[in-house]
Amino acid sequence: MINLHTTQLILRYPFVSVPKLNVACLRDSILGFFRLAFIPAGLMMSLFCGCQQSETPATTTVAGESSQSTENESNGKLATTKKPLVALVMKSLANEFFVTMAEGAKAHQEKSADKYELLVNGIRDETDLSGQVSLVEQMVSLGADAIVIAPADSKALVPVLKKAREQGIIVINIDNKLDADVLKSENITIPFVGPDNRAGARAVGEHLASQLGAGTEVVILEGVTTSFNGQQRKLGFEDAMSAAGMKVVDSQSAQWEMSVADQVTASMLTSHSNVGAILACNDSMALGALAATRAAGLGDKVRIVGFDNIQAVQQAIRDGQILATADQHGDQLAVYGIEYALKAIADPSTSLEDKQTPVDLVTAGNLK
Ligand code: ALL
Repeated sequence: MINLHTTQLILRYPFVSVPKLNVACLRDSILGFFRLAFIPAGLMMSLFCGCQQSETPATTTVAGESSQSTENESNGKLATTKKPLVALVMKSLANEFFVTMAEGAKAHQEKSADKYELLVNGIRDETDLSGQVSLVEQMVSLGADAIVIAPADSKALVPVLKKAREQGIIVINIDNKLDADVLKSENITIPFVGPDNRAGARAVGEHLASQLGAGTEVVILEGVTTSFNGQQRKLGFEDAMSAAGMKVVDSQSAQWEMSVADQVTASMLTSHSNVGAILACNDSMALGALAATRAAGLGDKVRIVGFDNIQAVQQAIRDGQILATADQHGDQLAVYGIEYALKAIADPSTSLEDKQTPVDLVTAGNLK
């Protein structure tokens, strides 16, 4: 498990500004720069996952980038073939969901170390949009062959991704779908790999409703409101609540963040004294809601559900403090995107359809 300290290092180094060089040279320089100047061996693995020493003779490895030098028979010169570089650009690495995603991606790369290099990036917090835009720009400058991205905002990332595409870089959208209208107006298509968030949230909401009396007052904690997956989860919760005859008395954004959810929940509980349940669009916010209900002495009275299946919530479900969550298999989400990217690198004429990934209800009854 990557601890928070390591996560911050992952965050910090990609922001180092680098001198302008030609792309191939830039990529070599930056990889060497990270290795030589800053990254202790153990941490380098967090940044560059392709840095195992290859068994192949005449293979040089430079901080996650290995190039195979082969004798060119016709002129005796050395020719270099490089493995494709895939950049995974995620959201907040302070969120366990993305740490799990990074670990799944790293494990995949380690098994396919002869096929590609992986660079793992994330942003400071859930709302650091400009940080994510500049990460994409840096991945382009580094000469990434493909960018696999979980966008922090469904609209704001489209222009920079379009620029990446114009440079011939393959872009795969995972987790949070880019806005279809903005893509259309920019005249690009980007394949999406991720779950049906509305269906996942509906399943969680239905399980919650089965434990509540008819007409119970409930509130929703929304994610960043410009995120398509957050919007879909809200709709899924509303579907389940209205079908079961519950009353949604409030719905506010807590920006995907635990501490914000704590504050927002505290204020909602003050305004709505009869709230019987809180539906949080992710697990970080479910934990914030749990802190607030406990602080208000309502720990036993208010039911809470979330979305993500992070470890802290699994424990809270076992302990009976949180009722349910949805597992969207974060460890595999980036892997699906990377596999799509490798397919497109191997054959750029491949047309990639959107791919729906699994999402499952998690309760005390089925928690392993
Ligand atoms: C979404 C993910 C997770 C996560 C959230 C916070 O895109 O699907 O639910 O908790 O981002 O960034």
